[in-house]
Amino acid sequence: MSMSLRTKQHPLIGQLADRIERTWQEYLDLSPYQIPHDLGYVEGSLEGERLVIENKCHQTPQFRKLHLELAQVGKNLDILHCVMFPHPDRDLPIFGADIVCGRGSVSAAIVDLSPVNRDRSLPASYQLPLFGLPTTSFSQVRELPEWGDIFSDYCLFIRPTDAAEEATFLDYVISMLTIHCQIASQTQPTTTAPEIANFQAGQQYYCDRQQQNDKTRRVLEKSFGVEWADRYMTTMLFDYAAQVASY
Ligand code: 18B
Repeated sequence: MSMSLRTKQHPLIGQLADRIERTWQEYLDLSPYQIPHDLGYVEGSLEGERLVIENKCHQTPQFRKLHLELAQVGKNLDILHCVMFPHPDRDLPIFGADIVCGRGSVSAAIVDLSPVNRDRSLPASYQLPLFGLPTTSFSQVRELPEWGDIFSDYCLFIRPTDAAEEATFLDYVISMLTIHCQIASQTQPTTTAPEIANFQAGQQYYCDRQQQNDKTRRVLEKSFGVEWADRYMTTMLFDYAAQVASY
């Protein structure tokens, strides 16, 4: 399960990618997910620097798509992106993480379990384990953007300032991911149509909001153009299941 970019990126990215994959393997029953044929490995350089993207996806009985993406822009910008989309017939939040490193230091590190049901609350089964997460303290906590109303109270959005803070962030991500995988693997599907529609609408809202992240969009546009960037954001990064009947 090795990806070639990760050895060339900021060490926090390689470490997190390895630990995410190990956690998935430990707790979930992974099977292959078909990535659109031209989007597994992508390289572009229109006007800006060369952008290289590596995607890896899986599916499981609980998750429509587990997506881990590594990207490198020129020599100076490294990105890790991870999203776990549940099947819309499960009452499960969306796990998402993003790390952006510029010129050797991490500028943004974010992780969350974002609720998708109508009242935007995490399922009861998550409350106690998440409440038990060790409290963290970071010297630079960043403010969420306007579109960030999708994130929960457990969202961490920071700029780590030293190796100790990077390690604390990494541990928090893996603790949150482990809780999620453990609960998800014990969750049964819902069969009532209104509930499925509710979860589906929540996932769609999440994707609509994430697609408003202009910082992501601009990086993609500079190397691949406006149309390609839009297609990539809506089909690879933040697509939602249009239909439930296909699995
Ligand atoms: N994202 N990020 O994934 N983004 O994908 N990301 C940035 O220091 C990319 C997610 C999130 O302050 C920045 O400001 C590219 C997920 C938030 O306005 C850059 C890809 C989450 C911000 C990129 C990618 C998420 C942010 C600016 C595809 C959360 C702050 C870095 C590989 C679960 C937005 C900086 C703001 C920032 C780029 C969050 C360059 C290209 C899953 C909240």
